[in-house]
Amino acid sequence: MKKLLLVISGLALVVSMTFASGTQDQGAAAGAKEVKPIVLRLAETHPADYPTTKGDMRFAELVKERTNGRIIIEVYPSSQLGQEKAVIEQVQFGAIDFTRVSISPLASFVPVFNALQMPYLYRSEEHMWNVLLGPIGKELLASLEPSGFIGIGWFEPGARNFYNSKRPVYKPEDLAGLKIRVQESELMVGMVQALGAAATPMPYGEVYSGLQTGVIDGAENNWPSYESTSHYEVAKYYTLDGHTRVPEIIIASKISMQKLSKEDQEIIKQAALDAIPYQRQLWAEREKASEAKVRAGGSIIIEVTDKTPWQEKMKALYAKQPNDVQALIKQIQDVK
Ligand code: BDP
Repeated sequence: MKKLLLVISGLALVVSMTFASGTQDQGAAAGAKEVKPIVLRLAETHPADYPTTKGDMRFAELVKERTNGRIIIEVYPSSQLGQEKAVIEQVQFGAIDFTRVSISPLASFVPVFNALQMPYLYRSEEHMWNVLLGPIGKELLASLEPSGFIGIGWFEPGARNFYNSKRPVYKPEDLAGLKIRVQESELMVGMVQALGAAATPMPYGEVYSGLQTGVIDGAENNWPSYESTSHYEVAKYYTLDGHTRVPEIIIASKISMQKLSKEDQEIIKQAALDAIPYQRQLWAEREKASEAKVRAGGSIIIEVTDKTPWQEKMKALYAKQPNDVQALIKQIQDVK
């Protein structure tokens, strides 16, 4: 009996010690999480007050809120972490955790993305969003994984237009001989060449000085970028040809995401989706404000009433695309 009592009290001691140490561990772990959140970095090329950057920040806020501060995404605006192509490479090998980029430079890593940025592809902004938020957009996000990226979500890119410092451009022939900066994308080089101009691929951050020094005569971008970079001050002829809508994407590094639990990965993906309406709203407002500022700044705005001659010049570019891109283009065109 005495022996049994001893055994029981011994067991009780072991049990209570185990519990005590269990509680202590949990306490320590919870405490440690509070002081040491997981901090991840997101690279953004635009300045902090730009609608897209504000969209990134909303995404980061939602992640923080929904993980009770366990995951903090720090947004680095104004290309602090580098220009887009270099940043994408760093995301691929896990040195940067997230980035929001234009799919133009991303397509050199995952060529099928070219289908999303073909000139005169979308009938409207709505058509593009139906593609991005529908099955095609979802599949494309998922298709990034073998290349080392996790596709997280899309942002509004606006329509891109040509601008230059030399002369008003009414029709493709007026571009002849102009040196036009394009994003670091083979497709965009092909597009500008098909229009009869000379294409110069160059990082975004170098375009202003390129225009100023005459290394290039022009470039192409949406209203907010044309305005926020002050390009309108050095290249005042802006032609509303609306040749492309190049979706903006948030991607994560597969290496960084794999360190997180499945639940946290889902929170992150959902947060990006939930930030889209906010970014789109800010975008619509900024488009108007930028247009007003550029017009007031003295830019010459050229309306293009008939886009047919522009579209005609793109036929060869469509025909040149590999089969998988052509098949995807067809699917995109069929989306209502
Ligand atoms: C802007 C995109 C940005 C690109 C830039 C460019 O938002 O991601 O880097 O165009 O032309 O519209 O490089």
